[in-house]
Amino acid sequence: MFSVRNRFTLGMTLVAALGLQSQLLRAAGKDIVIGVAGPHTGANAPFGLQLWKGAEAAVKDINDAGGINGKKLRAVKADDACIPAQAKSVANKLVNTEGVSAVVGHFCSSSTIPAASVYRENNVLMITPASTNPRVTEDAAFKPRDCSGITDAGKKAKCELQNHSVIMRMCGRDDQQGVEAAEFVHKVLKAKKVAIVHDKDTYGQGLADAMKAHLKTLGQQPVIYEGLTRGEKDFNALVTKIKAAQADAVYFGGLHAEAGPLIRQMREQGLKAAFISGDGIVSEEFVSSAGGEKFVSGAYMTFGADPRKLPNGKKVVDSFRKTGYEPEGYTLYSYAAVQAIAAAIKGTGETRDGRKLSKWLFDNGADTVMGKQNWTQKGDLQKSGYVMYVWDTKGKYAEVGNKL
Ligand code: ABU
Repeated sequence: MFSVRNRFTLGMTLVAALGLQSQLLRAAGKDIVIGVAGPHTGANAPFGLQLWKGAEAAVKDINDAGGINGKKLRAVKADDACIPAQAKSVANKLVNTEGVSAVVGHFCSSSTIPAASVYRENNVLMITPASTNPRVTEDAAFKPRDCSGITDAGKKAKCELQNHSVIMRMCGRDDQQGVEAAEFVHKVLKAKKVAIVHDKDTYGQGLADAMKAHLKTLGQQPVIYEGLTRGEKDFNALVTKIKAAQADAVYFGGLHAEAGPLIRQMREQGLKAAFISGDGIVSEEFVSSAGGEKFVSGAYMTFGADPRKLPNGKKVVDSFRKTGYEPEGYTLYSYAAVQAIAAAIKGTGETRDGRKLSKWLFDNGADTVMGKQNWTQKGDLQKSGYVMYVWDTKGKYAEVGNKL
C-alpha cells in the first residue's frame, strides 16, 4: 500500500517528469512549433478560422523571409470548441505532446482561463488575440513579488523574471469595451430604456456586467437584465418581455451564434430598439446566423480600431484579399501574435522559457501588422481601445466615426 506521502512524492515526480518532457520536446524539435488554439469546430468555428488564417499567414511570411535563428516555424491547430475542459486537455497536448514553444489563442475567455493554468505550470508563453475578459490576465496564480530587497544579482534577476506573466493578450479588455458601449448607448443613442442580455458565459456576462456598471455611473439602470442559454435559438419569449418593457436599446454580451437569432426575432416581432453588442459578433457569420443582411443592418458593435486600415498591415491585407479571404475580425490580431512570438524567440534565442520570452516582449515591445505593441508585466497591452462599428445593409461592418 502506498502511504499518502509516497503517493504525493509519486505525483510530484510525475509532474516534474512531464515538465521535463515538455522542455525536452521544445528543445529537440527541428521546427519551432506554435500552437493555434481555439474553436476550430462547433458554433464558434468562424472565430477559430480567423485565428488560424492569421497565424498560418504569419508563419508562412516569417518562414519565407528565412525563419528564425536558422529554424522554421510550424503552426499546429488545437481545437477547444470553446469548451473549457477540452481547452485544458488540448493545452496539455500542445505542451506535452506537440512540444510547442508558444501558443496563439485561445479564443473564448472561458477556455483561455483554464488553458492558461496549464501554460503557467509549464512556463509556456500564450498570447491570446481575442480573449477580452479581465480575468485572463488578472489571474490569482500570477503574484508579482517585491524583488527590491534582494542583493544577490543572480537571485534578483530570477525574482524579477518571475514577475513577467506568460499569459498575454493582443487585444483589449472588457472593462474598457463595456465602458465604450455604455457611453455610446447613453450619450450618442440617448437610450432611455436599456435591456441588457448576456449568454451566462465568462465573456458575455462579464461584458454585460462591465457595460451595466458603467451605465450606472452615468445614472442609468437597465429595465431588463437577463441571461439566455448558449446553443439555444428561440429567444421569442425574451424578446416579448423586452418589448413589454418598452426598451429602446438592447445590449447583448455574447457571441454571434446567439446574437443572430436574437436580433432576427427582435425585428420579426417588430421591436425597433437599437441593438448593440461587442467583439463577440465580429464575423460575417453574424449575418448568416441572423438569417440575412436585413436583420443585422443598423446593429452596433464595439471592437478595436480596424487594423485593416493601418499602413503596417497593407501588404498582408492585400495578400489575404488576393487569395479571396477577407482578414476580418481577429485575423490580423492572430497574425500580430505570431509576429510578437517570433520577435521574442529571435531576440532571446529561447524556445523553452516562456517567461524569458514574455520579459523580452515587456522590455522591447514588438513591431506587428497592427503597429508597435507594448505590454504590462501582467500581459495586457499598454495601449488598447475600442470604437463603435455599425453593420450595413450589405452585411459589412464599418466604424461609426462618432467621437464621444
Ligand atoms: N472577446 C470576444 C469573445 C471571446 C472571449 O473573450 O470569450
